Formats: sequence, structure tokens, C-alpha cells
Amino acid sequence: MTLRDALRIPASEVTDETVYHDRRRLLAAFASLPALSLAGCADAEPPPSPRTNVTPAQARGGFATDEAPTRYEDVTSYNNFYEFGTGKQDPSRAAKTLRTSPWSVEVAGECAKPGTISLDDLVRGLAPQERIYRLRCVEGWSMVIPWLGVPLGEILKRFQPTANAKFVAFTTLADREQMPGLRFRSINWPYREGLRIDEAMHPLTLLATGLYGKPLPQQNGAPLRLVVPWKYGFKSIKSIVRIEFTERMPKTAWNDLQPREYGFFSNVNPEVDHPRWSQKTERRISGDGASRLFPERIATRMFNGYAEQVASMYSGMDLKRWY
Ligand SMILES: Nc1nc2c(c(=O)[nH]1)N[C@H]1C(S)=C(S)[C@@H](COP(=O)(O)O)O[C@H]1N2
Ligand SMILES: [Mo]
Repeated sequence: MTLRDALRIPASEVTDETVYHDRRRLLAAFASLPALSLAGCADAEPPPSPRTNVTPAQARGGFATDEAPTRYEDVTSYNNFYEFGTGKQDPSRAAKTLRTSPWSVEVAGECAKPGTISLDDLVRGLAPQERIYRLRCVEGWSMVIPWLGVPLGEILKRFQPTANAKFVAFTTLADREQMPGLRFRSINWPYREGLRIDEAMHPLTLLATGLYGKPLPQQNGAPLRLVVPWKYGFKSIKSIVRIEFTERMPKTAWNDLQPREYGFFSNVNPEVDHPRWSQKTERRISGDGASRLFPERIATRMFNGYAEQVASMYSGMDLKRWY
């Protein structure tokens, strides 16, 4: 398969399985290309972050939306959680084996107070807030989800990151006994994600512990998952067991697999296409039960509609290069 063939896969055929099975062939196709810029990858050093000058009122403006929330049933049965299989229905069926209590998180790296801390202690004294966010998957579907959670920045501050903490790296549990999907090499386990420190401290960035007013179901990343509403869904790492402050840009699971397709930043951007499909529109899975079969196609917005809150973090950056 040549690169041209690979790029000709129509968007309508893009399914998890296509992505998964074409991975090898695509990698071979890309490998035969002259060296492309590795700008979006963990190997490259990104430009320094400008100061975030979002006001509290602006931030609050991103905490809710009038758009119809996706039905609870769809939010909890149409998932990506490869530790439990690559099919959309797999996590809701298979993730019941995930034991979410007791749960603790190891906090490490560039901070004054590293340590392993129970989930209760991690969020102690921080009342969960409801945030109704759009979540836009890189594959082209989107949902509107009422999350419950605490701002990640409030938690990170408690560990007193040092001046060397330029990034934050996250790791998901990887336990073969609880996670049947680990038998397959769909990802180089454990699943990893990362944010630049200013993104991690941004008031919109949430550590979610619930949705629709209830504790998170396992398939949605219980007991603790990240939600970064202006980035593609895969940045929202589930069932987190480790948080590390780092000086260098950390390795991330999807970038590690396909650096030319998934960059470190992965901000939702209708102007920057995925190499194999356009990102200009999305299928909104909304409150209407029929929408899963006949979803509405709507225009994807810059930064997933959160430009007012987050665009200042990327001013001066070439977003085609830092995808
Ligand atoms: N550990 C882990 N986290 C993950 C994933 C995964 O496979 N494993 N999938 C990601 C992707 S691709 C998306 S779109 C979102 C989906 O979140 P949801 O199922 O709660 O909608 O979770 C992200 N977090
Ligand atoms: Mo995704």
C-alpha cells in the first residue's frame, strides 16, 4: 500500500478496525517517505508557552453549554478504552472487572512533595464541580457530557511543582488480570498522556470523578480520568495511577504509535486535517436516541469551541506544525 492509497481511505470507512489493521501498512508507507518534520512528536522541544491571560469570567463561560447533552446511555455504552477492547461496545461490557476501590495515585518528578496518595486524599477538601463539556474524538464523533470533577490545577498545586516542571505526564493502570485488552498490542501499554504545564493548570482542565451526577462508570475511566475539552478525546486519559512533573515533553500513547497522525498537542482544529481524513466536521451524538444511528453532522470549531478560553496559550505557535 502506497502512502497515496493510504490517504485515499474515505472518512466513511474510518472505523477503529480500519485504523487498527492499517497501522502496520501505514507505518511501512510512511517509513518510505523522506524524513518529515517530527514537530508534533515527543522528540521535539516545543516553543515556550506564553502566559495564559484568561480571566475567571472567561473561564466560567466555558463550563457549560446550551447544546443538548448526549444521553447517559450513549455516554456509557459508546466508548474508547482500548484496555477493554477496540470496539465501541467493548468497554461497557468488559470493564466491570476493573476494581476502582481502593485506588491510589503516585505523584512523582519535579515537585517538592512527591508521594503515593489515596484517591480520597488526592481530592480532599475540593468539592466536585459540574462542567458540561463537548468531547470531540479524533475519529470524528462528539458528545456533550455533564462531568463531575475538580480542576486539575488545584490538585497539582498541592504537590508544589518546581520551576523545572514544564510538562505533566499521566499513566493509566495496566493490569492484565483486570484489563483483557492488554493481550493485544493495540497500544504500547501502559496508556500514557501528557500536557504542557500551563495546559494542566488551565481552569478548564478537569480531573473527573463522575458524570451525570453519579460516580464514573468503569468504561468512562473510573475512578479518575482527565478531561481536556479543547483537545481530541484521546488526551482525556482514563483510570489514572500516576502523575509525573517533567522537564521534557513526555511520551504519549498515540504519538508513540503514529507520530505523523497524532501530535503531542492534539488541539481540536478544523483547519488541520488528520493525514487520512478531514477534521472539518463531526457527528454529534446528542440527546436524541436516534442520533447514534443517524447522527447530525456539524462544523467542528477551533479548539472545540473553547478558543476564547484557551487560544492565548498558543499565540505565536504554528498550529500546523504543532498539531
Ligand atoms: N487509558 C485510556 N484512556 C483513554 C482511551 C484508552 O483507550 N485508554 N481512549 C481515549 C479516547 S480515543 C477517547 S475518544 C476518550 C473516550 O472517552 P469516553 O469513552 O468516556 O467518551 O477516552 C480516551 N482515554
Ligand atoms: Mo478518541
